[in-house]
Amino acid sequence: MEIKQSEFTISAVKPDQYPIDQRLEIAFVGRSNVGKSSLINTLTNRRKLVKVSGTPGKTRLINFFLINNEFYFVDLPGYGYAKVSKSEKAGWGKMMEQYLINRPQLKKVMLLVDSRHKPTGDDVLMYNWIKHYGYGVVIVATKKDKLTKNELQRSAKVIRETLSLDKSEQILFFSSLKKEGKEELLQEIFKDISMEENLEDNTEV
Ligand SMILES: Nc1nc2c(ncn2[C@@H]2O[C@H](COP(=O)(O)OP(=O)(O)OP(=O)(O)O)[C@@H](O)[C@H]2O)c(=O)[nH]1
Ligand SMILES: [Mg+2]
Repeated sequence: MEIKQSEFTISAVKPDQYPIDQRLEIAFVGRSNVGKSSLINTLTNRRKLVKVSGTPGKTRLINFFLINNEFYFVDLPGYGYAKVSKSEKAGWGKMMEQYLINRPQLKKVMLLVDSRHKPTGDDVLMYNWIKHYGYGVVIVATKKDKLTKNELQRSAKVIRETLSLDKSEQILFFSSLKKEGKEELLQEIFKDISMEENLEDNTEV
């Protein structure tokens, strides 16, 4: 799958703001600062499609990007950022829940974890949440450029153990900085997804 076209569609807080055209969706989720927005820019070969920042908590809304005019990448707001108020945390939870609970066009969730660190309690919760709602999940370990070969092996083991992955579940290491892991990730994203399912109702607007 080659990404030829990508454009920002909408930032949403609540369901009535989501796109209504029934195109399939692939969502990206993970801790704040893990590299979700950078990864979307890398996959789409765009430097500034999505805003990236060294300050955690950059993405606060659900952002939809139309890809090849065929499906959406959905950049979800990060969790685990210490400097947010209780009410913001509650708002985040509600926003995520509303999206994840009932989104039939959501086909896969990419769960990003930082390859340098053991997945956090929030990562484990998110992983279980995604599985609970019955979505396919792909584990992406980000910032691989920061690790040596040995450290990568160790990291894979720690991630596997912490999330209790079964043997069939892969971990894809990725670097936006070096643009590594891109082809493998695109392949994994589109494996078992048929775009034919798409566009059934999309004449109705
Ligand atoms: N070394 C390295 N740094 C990266 C990589 N990907 C992202 N970063 C850096 O990590 C920081 C956060 O990146 P973002 O892409 O904004 O992270 P995010 O997950 O979208 O963060 P929120 O929007 O806060 O949830 C930025 O300073 C990026 O430059 C990578 O592959 N390698
Ligand atoms: Mg972001």
